[in-house]
Amino acid sequence: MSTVIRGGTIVTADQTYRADVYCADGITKAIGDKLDVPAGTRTVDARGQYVMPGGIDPHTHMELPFMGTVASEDFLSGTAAAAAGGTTMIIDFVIPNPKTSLLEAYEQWRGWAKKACQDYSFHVAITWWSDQVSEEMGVLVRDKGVNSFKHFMAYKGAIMVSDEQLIASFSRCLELGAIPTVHAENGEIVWHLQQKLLKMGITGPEGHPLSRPPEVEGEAANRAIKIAGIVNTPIYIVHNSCIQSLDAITRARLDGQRVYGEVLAGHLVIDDAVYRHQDWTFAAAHVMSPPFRSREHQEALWKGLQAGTLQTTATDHCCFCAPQKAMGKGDFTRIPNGTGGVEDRMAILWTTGVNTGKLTPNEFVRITSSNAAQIFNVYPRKGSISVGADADIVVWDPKGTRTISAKTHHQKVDFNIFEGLTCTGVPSHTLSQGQLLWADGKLDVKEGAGRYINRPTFPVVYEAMKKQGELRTPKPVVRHAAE
Ligand code: URQ
Ligand code: ZN
Ligand code: ZN
Repeated sequence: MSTVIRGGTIVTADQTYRADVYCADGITKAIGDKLDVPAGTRTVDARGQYVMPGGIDPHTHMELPFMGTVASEDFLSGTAAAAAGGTTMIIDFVIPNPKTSLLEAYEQWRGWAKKACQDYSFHVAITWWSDQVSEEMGVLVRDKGVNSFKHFMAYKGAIMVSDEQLIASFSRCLELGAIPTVHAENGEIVWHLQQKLLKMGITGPEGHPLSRPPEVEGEAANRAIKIAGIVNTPIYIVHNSCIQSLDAITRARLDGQRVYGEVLAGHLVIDDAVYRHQDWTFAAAHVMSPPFRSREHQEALWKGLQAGTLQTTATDHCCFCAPQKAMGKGDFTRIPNGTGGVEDRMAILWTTGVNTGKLTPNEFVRITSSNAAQIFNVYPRKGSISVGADADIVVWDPKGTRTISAKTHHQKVDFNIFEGLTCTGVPSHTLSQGQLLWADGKLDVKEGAGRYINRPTFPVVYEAMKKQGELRTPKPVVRHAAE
């Protein structure tokens, strides 16, 4: 079935212009004024609306086994909810248990993701180190389309890696031309504070943010950035939540280092008062890491987005229902960490970013789609409206409204961190591979229609960095006679 989107204003990362878009065979075939299209082509009326690249969420965890349970959102329901919110691609995570094969874990996640209704890709986490891990990273890059490897500096005793392992893995990333990404929190300090708080009798969700203050995140972000600088590889810091990690990125970027920063929609609009709510379930529903912070951090994160210090937005969509969160009753360190948002990110950012004048529509496209596509090397196939690109398109109604609620959202979770927020600016139509998945307030998805998207490595960037690395490599010391 071919589709023509008529009467809209195309908004890309760098252009805004009036034109129709014709899609067929899963790709954008033509862009122009009053396009002639074959008989039988479906028409989407986009008058008064924007036609933008579908959102890319570079950070989700569908059906993640974590902290003794499994995230409630699966790859079909999660990608359907994403489409309802205007997102047309997710990058999820393969997270092998330590001492297990990365390749086996990769195949396991590929199996789970087969049910997805829109395109997806995977970062692969390095949760231990050995020659086998190094070897398997090579296979993942060469044969499986992986160009990014995740490192958790938190979650001691589970998936946390040491500095030694960071250095080994970052060095391997440089060899392979893959980008390392990090969850930056100092897991040793978190552990120390968790034990201290429990001993003080602080066992409720209010203990969670107290055990991971912003300094803990800033220290780890700075450490990861310094290691990447010495190894001379780019680095991508996920879910920056605070001034301290933002400062670390700002300093490094001003120093010419290739550092990318991500921020979650939740961290931009929700503050730490949620943990002091009298209702245990409400507070526990917000337990995620890094935690929601006090107000001054949100303001700083917005400035980071506006300044270009932070390039992407995501959701870290990792959902646990109330009975799962209740596993941490009496001990907040056992509350499964994670919150949702894959359906809400785009409308939240339009409402709080574009409608307030913080972001232009073009900047909105950059931070919700094009930058992630470029950083993870799938641009312009993804993240653009261009002939030959995948027809992943959202028709955006800037006047449409939606009040977010767990009662009406399409996410498979019984809580919504944005509950009650009314957004102005919503997707009226979402197309994935040219198929309408969302139209007139209804989903029409096909299980298994989603494809795994290969992401090639970054030869150009790495050639330049290797040269820079050679320049930085310490030269042999020439000894001289005493003066
Ligand atoms: O740390 C992550 O990104 C995963 C385990 C989701 N949970 C979370 O609290 N952010
Ligand atoms: Zn994380
Ligand atoms: Zn995550």
